[in-house]
Amino acid sequence: MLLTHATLATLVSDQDYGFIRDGAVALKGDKIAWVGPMSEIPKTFRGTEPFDVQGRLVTPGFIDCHSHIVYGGNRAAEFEQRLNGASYQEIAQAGGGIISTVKATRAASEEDLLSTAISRVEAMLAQGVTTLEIKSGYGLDRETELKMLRVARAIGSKCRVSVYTSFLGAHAIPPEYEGQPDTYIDDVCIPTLRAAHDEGLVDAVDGFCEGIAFDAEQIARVFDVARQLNLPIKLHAEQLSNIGGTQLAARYKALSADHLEYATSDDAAALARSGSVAVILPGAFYTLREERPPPIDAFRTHGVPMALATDSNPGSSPMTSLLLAMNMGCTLFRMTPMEALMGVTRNATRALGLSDRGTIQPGARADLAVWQADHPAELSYRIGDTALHCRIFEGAL
Ligand code: DI6
Ligand code: FE
Repeated sequence: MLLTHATLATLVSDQDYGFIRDGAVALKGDKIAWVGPMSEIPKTFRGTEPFDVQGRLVTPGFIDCHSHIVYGGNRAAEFEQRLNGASYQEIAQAGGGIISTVKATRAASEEDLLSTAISRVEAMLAQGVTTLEIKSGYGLDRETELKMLRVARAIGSKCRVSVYTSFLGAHAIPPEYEGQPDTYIDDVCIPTLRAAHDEGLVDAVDGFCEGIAFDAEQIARVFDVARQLNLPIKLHAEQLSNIGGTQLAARYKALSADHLEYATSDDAAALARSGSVAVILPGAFYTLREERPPPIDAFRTHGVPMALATDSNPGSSPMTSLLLAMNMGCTLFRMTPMEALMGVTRNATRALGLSDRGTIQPGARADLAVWQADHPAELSYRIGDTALHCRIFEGAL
C-alpha cells in the first residue's frame, strides 16, 4: 500500500510532531517500508496503486496502554451513590467498588465477558486504537483471573488489534480474605500468577498500591515473583494517597507507574532514574472529581516520558475514548497537544516495553490512523469527537 498526499505526524522527533506536510508512506506486508515527502517517493514504490488520503492527518495507530476492559456488570448505581455524597473509598470499604465488579465477573461466563468486552473494544478501534493493554484483577481467584486473561487473549485473536495483558491479582482483597491481605497474596495471588504465566497468559505484572488495596511490601512480594519469571512490572501508584508506590516501582525498574496524582518531585526523579514511564489517567481523576493533579511539571523537569490512557474500567473511568483522555490531559492537567499525542503513541509503546510501533518510520509496524483533521492539535482540542477516517492495522484497511 502507498498512502499519498498525507499530512504526517511521524513523531520521530519530539519537536513539531515530526511533521511531513505533503507526505507519503509505503507499507510492505505488516511493516512500514518508506516514509517521506511526495516529491521523493522511490522508484520501487511508484508503480503501487496509491491510496490518496487527500491531505488528511495520518498518525501512528493509537496505543491504549492501561485498560481494565474485561469485566462483568457495571457500576452506574455507585455513580449515583457518589453523587449522593458517598466517596469512592467509602463505597469500597462497604464491599462495593472493585469487589462488586469482582462478584459480577466471577458470575459471568467466558462468552459473556468476551462479548461485552468486544463491544467496548470496537468503540476504541473506531477511534484509531491498534494496540491495547488489558488487565486482569476482577477475578481475585485462580479460576476467574485465568478466565479474564483468556478473554483478553481472545480479543487479540478475534478483533483487529494487538493485545498485551497485565496480571493484576493484587488489585483488591477479595471478601473471602477480608482482613488477611498477606494470606491472599501468598495463597492466591502468587500461585495464580505462576499458573497464568505457565499458560502464556501474562505479558506484565501490575498491582494496586493504595490504602484501600495493598501496601508496598505486599506488592513487592508479587514483584519478586514477576522478576523470577522474567516478567516486566507496572504499578498503580499514588492515585488517592502517597504510600510509596512510585519509589517501589522505580526500585523494580518498572515499565510504568500509573495515575500518580499524589506523586512528588522526588518520585518523579526516581522514575527518571529507573527509566519508567508516567502513565497519566485523567478519566479516573475526572470521574472521582479529584482535586490534586499529577505533577506534570516535575515529570517534564526530570525528563520522565508521559503516556496517556483511558484506564477503561467500570468504576473510576467508564470510558473508551482515548481522544477524550487526550482532551482531559490537556484541559485538566495542562499537557500540551504534542504531549497528549506522544502519550497515546510513542510513550505508550514504551509503557508496554515495546519498540516496534508508536512512530511512523521504516521498520515499524504498519499500524496507522487517518483522521478527518489537518493538524494534530485538533485531536486534543475537540471534546472526544474527532472523526477517524480509517484505521490501517498490520498493513491493511
Ligand atoms: N485504579 C483504577 O483506576 C482502577 N483500578 C485501580 O487500581 C479502578 C478499578 C475500579 O474501580 O473498578
Ligand atoms: Fe487502572
